[in-house]
Amino acid sequence: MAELLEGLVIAHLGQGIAVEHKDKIILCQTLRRLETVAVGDKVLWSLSSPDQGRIEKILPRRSLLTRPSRNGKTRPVAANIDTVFVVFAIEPHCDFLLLDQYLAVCENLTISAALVLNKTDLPQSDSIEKELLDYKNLGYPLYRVSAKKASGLDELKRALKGQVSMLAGQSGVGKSSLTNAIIPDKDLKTNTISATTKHGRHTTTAATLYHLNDGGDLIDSPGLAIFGLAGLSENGLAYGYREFQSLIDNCQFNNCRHLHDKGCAVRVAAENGEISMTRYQRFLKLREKMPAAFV
Ligand SMILES: Nc1nc2c(ncn2[C@@H]2O[C@H](COP(=O)(O)OP(=O)(O)OP(=O)(O)O)[C@@H](O)[C@H]2O)c(=O)[nH]1
Ligand SMILES: [Mg+2]
Ligand SMILES: [Zn+2]
Repeated sequence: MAELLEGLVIAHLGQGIAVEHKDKIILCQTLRRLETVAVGDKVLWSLSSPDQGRIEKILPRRSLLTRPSRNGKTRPVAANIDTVFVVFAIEPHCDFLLLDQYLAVCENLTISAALVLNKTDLPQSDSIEKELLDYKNLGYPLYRVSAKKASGLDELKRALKGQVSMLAGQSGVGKSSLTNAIIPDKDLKTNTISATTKHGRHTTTAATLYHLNDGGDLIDSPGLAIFGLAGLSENGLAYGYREFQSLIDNCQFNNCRHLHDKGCAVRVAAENGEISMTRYQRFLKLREKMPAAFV
């Protein structure tokens, strides 16, 4: 059997998987489990031809983000992530429902989460500031940046240092622009992936992992890879609202849905202003949107 080598999955391409091994990038195939390999995975692979490899084994993961796919199943988005940086911006618009969704998923997977408000060079809005106060009170770090003006980037870079991070967020908020601003030789690497795999274009539809100059990795993900509520149960969603956690045990019934249920401590706390009413209302909205299979 061919020698097994360790590698890091840096991109999922249509034709295979780009695996980095000692500064080289090899296009790899997998026999059966192509769709289960994720960016950020550490793998064992072997050479199957002079310039191509085959992934033999996925090494144990410390975390795995998934998104919904067909038939109520899930597909991996990225593996071994320490922190998700949820990027949002006044343009196209601030989608706090989506933001809560990302935060709830991270909370359940014990992946850290932070917020990145991009496009601060554009005129900002007071109503957004009001919402942001809620997240600050919950302990979520907030970075205010502009990829365009390269402002706030030093603080963000310090936060990214020494860990594996992913930029998530809806299409058009500036994840790739931020990645470009943070990683000066990003295009070089993208071109290397394309050259190595001989397939011309490296599409922006795939999540890609980049090494940071100061140590640590950054994954730029496409807005399309919204991981939804994949795999979250109704209880998981409630737990994902971290301000609910200490209240849930005080609900009168242990199967409380935190809706109109009698003696619901979460609803009472929202009504009394002890927790944010807008976050509570978004929880109700997400709960409604939940696929029946997960309820
Ligand atoms: N004014 C302003 N525009 C920005 C800033 N950052 C990015 N943009 C613009 O926003 C648009 C989208 O930027 P992208 O970096 O492609 O957004 P993305 O989040 O990677 O989008 P997807 O890859 O589709 O998920 C582009 O036209 C950028 O020029 C910023 O800080 N300020
Ligand atoms: Mg992008
Ligand atoms: Zn309740």
